[in-house]
Amino acid sequence: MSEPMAEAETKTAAEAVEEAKEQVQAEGKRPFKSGFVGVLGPTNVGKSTFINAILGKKVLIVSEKRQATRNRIRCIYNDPEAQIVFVDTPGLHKPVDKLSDFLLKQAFGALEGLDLILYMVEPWVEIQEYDQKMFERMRALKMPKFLLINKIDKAKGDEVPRTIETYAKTGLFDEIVPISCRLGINLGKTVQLIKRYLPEGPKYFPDDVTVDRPEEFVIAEIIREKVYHLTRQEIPYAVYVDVVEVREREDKPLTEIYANIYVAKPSQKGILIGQGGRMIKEIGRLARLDLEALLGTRVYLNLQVKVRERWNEDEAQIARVLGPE
Ligand SMILES: Nc1nc2c(ncn2[C@@H]2O[C@H](COP(=O)(O)OP(=O)(O)OP(=O)(O)O)[C@@H](O)[C@H]2O)c(=O)[nH]1
Ligand SMILES: [Mg+2]
Repeated sequence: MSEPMAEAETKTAAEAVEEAKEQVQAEGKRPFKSGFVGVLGPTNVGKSTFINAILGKKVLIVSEKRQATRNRIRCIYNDPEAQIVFVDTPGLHKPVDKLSDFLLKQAFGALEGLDLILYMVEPWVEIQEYDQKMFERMRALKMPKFLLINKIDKAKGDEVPRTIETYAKTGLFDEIVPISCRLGINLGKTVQLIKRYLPEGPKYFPDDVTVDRPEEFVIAEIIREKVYHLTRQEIPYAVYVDVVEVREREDKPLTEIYANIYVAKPSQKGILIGQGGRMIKEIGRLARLDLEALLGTRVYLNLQVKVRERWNEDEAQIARVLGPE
C-alpha cells in the first residue's frame, strides 16, 4: 500500500508546483530568482563593503588595511522577487606567507557552485598576475560574470573609461558596471542586473538569516576589525579572535560577551594591551558600539589578550583557528 501512496503524494507536489507557476504567470509576476553570487577580486577593492551596503547592515569586516576578509562567508539578500546569496571571499594578492596561502586557497575554492561571479576592481590598478590566474579559472566556467569597477568616487580623468576598455578586451564579462559603495552609485542597478541573470530557483535560506555563520563568528570579526583599524605593521596579521561566550541577560536588555584576542608572539601582547591598557580599552570601546548596533541591546564586552606562539606561521594551526572553510 505504501508505494502507490508515495507516488500519489509526489504527483500532488509536482502538480502544486505547476499550479503555483501558472498562478504566477497569470498574475503577470516574474518568476522567483535565486542563486549563489561570488564576490571576488584583489584585496582592499571593497568587496565586503559592497555586501554590507547591499544588505544595509554591517556584518562583514571592512578595513583600510589589506587582507581583511579571511573566510568565505555567505550573506543573504532577500526581496519579494529574489534571494541572492553573496559569497564574500578573501582578496587576491601576491602570496607572502602561510596566512596568505590560506587566504588564496579560500578565494580560489569559492568558484565551486556559483551561479554568477562579480569580479571587483579599482579603476586605477592594472591587471595583475593574480587577476590573470583567476581569469584563467573563470574562463573555464560557464556562469555569467560581471566586472564591478568600485570607488569611482575617487577616480581621476579617464581612469574609468580606460578600465572599461581594458577589461572589455578580456571578453570575460557579460556586464561591466562602474559603482561607488561609498556614495551608493549603481548598487541598486547591480542588484537588478544580478536578478536578470540569476536562474529561477527556491529560497535556500529562511528570511531571517543574514549570514550563514554562528553569531560568535560575526562578533569575532567585528572585534578583529577594530584591531585592524587601531594597530599597525604586522599586528593585524598576527591576530585572531575567539569568542568564548555570549550571554543574554534575562533581567535586562544586555548581552555579555567574553572574547580572547590571540597574538603570535609575547612582544605583540604588550602592544595590543597598550600603555596602561589604553589600546585594548579603545578596541573594546569601538567594538562595543558596533556590537550594540548589531545586536540591538547594550553590550558588556570582556576582552583578554593571549599568546598562541607562531599560530600564523603554521598551515595546520591556521586552518584550525580560522576554520576549515
Ligand atoms: N573611496 C571609496 N572607498 C571605498 C569604497 N568602497 C570601499 N572603500 C574602502 O576600501 C577599503 C577596503 O574595503 P573592504 O570592503 O575591506 O575591501 P575588500 O575587498 O573586502 O578587502 P579584503 O577583504 O582584504 O579582500 C576600506 O577602507 C573601505 O572603506 C568606495 O566606493 N569608495
Ligand atoms: Mg573583505
